[in-house]
Amino acid sequence: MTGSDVRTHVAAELQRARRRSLCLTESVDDHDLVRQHSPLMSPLVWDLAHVGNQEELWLVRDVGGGEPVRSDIDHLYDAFKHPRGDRPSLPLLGPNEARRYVGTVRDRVLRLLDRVSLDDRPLVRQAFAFGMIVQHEQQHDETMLATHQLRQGDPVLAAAPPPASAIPVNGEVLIKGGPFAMGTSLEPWALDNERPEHEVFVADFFIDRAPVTNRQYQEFIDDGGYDDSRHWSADGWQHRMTGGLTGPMHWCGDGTYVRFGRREPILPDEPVVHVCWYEAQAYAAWAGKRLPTEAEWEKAARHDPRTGRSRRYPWGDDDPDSAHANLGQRHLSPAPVGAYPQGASPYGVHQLIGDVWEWTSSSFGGYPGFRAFPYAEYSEVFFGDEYRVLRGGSFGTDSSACRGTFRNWDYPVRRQIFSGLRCARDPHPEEAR
Ligand code: AVJ
Ligand code: FE
Repeated sequence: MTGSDVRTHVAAELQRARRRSLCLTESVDDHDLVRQHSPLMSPLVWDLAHVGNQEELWLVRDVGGGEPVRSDIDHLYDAFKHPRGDRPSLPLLGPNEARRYVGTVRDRVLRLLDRVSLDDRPLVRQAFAFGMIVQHEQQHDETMLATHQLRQGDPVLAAAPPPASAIPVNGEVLIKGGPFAMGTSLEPWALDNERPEHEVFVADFFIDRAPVTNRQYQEFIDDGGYDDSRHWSADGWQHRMTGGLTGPMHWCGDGTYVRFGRREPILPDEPVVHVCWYEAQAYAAWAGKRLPTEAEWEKAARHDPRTGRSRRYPWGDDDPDSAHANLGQRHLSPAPVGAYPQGASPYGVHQLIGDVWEWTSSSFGGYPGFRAFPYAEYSEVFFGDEYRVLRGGSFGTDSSACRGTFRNWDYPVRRQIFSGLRCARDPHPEEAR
């Protein structure tokens, strides 16, 4: 893209993110904006002002070298200073103050975008820092959507239902062993944890062509899966007992679930959503399978065995559109399996992108050659054993914050996010060659 195309693209993406943030915060009254809907989540008004504060820090001050808009509030919106549960008791900006603040910051950023030199410095090359801010806002929009799902009261969000299933998708495919290119060094807005591209050898494995559905997950429940410790890890079983888990979050136990304030019959062909890593692992064990490693997931999603190269997305290098994947909160649920035949990978694996985040067996860590950029606080401080990686994005993930290389992470107990799973397995001896 030329300099002016990049600027036009950035401005449009910033505006798209802001429209979504405002929609998520204008659909509820002030009381609902400032209250805490779950100790796991911030008040919505915190997310809104935090998005503006991050934009002020990274763009107005760091990239633009400008004077602070409001340096007095930095500490309130520093995610490392106050855990989510404590945020409602902080002297936060009120709803109108927060809206005014994010608007003021945005005006400064748009003026900066017009005049800043997008030269070869890493922070501004291909407008990286602006892209990071677009993704940051969209990530918080997905978090705000998860807060909406936890909110009590009448529904306030609406969207068209997702497309119906177009073709049957079932069974699994064999992914032949061999090297593939994991991660990226080219994708301009890829975050530090997706870099650099590096070769990984992945042995033969099978992966399911579709995410695990509600029907399949119900069979696990009906078979006593939640009462049989043999399927669970030791930590997982302990969590299942202390947490009193009996099924996915938001399931009512009578064949219905609650979706953004509406009680609806569970649709059997939809990917299961709102399961934690421990539940995902137990389901896979019950099915005689396992979770894929991150490398297996990415090979199934990106590797083209005919050309030997890795694609940006399962369907190719084109940006996602509504025929490829269920992204961007266009719908308020995952789509049934088979709804996106045009989104399949070269191996014939479907719905890897969109619908539900897919838990992998992998902990979060840096790739060989990892360099924290621009801040260790974005991902490096989360590296280690406590977090598991999720891949592929959900119906609530914007396309700007989702790629074949994109890595999300969370604690193995978390399930208020839009998390599901897909199973993999090793070949049986008679299937090996
Ligand atoms: C990548 C989704 C785990 O929300 O904690 C937002 C993204 N980082 N603000 C998160 C993020 C800083 C992050 N996740
Ligand atoms: Fe943030």
